[in-house]
Amino acid sequence: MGQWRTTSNCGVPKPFICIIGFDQPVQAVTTPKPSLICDDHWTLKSGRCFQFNDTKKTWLDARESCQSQGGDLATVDTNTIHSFVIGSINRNDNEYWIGLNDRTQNRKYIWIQSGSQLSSFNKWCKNEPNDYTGTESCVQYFTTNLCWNDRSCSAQLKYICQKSPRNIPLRPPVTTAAALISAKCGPGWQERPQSQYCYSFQGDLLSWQDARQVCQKMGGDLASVHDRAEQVYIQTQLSSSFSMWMWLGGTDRSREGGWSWSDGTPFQFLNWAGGNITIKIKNEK
Ligand SMILES: [Ca+2]
Ligand SMILES: [Ca+2]
Repeated sequence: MGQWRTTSNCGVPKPFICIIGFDQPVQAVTTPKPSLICDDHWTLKSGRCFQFNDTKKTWLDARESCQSQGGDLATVDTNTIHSFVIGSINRNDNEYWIGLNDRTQNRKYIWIQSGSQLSSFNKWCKNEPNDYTGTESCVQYFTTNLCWNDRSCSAQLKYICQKSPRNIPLRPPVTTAAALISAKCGPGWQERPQSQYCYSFQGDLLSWQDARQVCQKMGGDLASVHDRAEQVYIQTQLSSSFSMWMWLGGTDRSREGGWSWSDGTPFQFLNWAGGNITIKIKNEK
């Protein structure tokens, strides 16, 4: 947070800084929900992490591979997840194992991760499952139709793993202990008389839009920075755990390259990384 940087991707979750002016109506500090996060090479969807594996394996070996990473073969039990799957797999070579099978009892299909029986939601291909030659007990996404087919479990296919996301625990506001309660702005805010503002440092990772909403719910807005002293003040409040990029209220959403602060204060002090104030930057919706 030494300098500012622009980004075209306002959806990337980052910690953020809220401010509120002195003597404004203050509402209780609301704590945002903990963020869900997936490990590298896993994708978050519907509160689950998915991984598409292109190494072909038998259903059991595929399952073992998922399990060795703390997951299991994927459960596809909603249209949202089905759409996500077919949007994620390669249409030219899209035979992927999922966690559905009738290995225990023929025609009784079970999702392996939960052990629950297949509900009325299904994506069977036409005339499937057909238990061809009486040896098909595992289920795959099938060729061009992107629907389900029962298949011999010993076939070697790509596979989709699933596991639970991690919760990023809420970090306490990073503040000096003495400043935790501000008489001017209430608990959770640090007051800075020089600028007549209070500041709140939020460790939760949110998109710019969501971060701004949290600040607004608290009665303020995303932080604006108006002079070198304020910039230095903010930097000194951030412990080393906030070494990553944080959201400020700067935006050029209303006019490309026309930077403004979301709280409406003048955009006068500049602190761009590289010191170049004429950088052409895209900051899209
Ligand atoms: Ca069968
Ligand atoms: Ca079949």
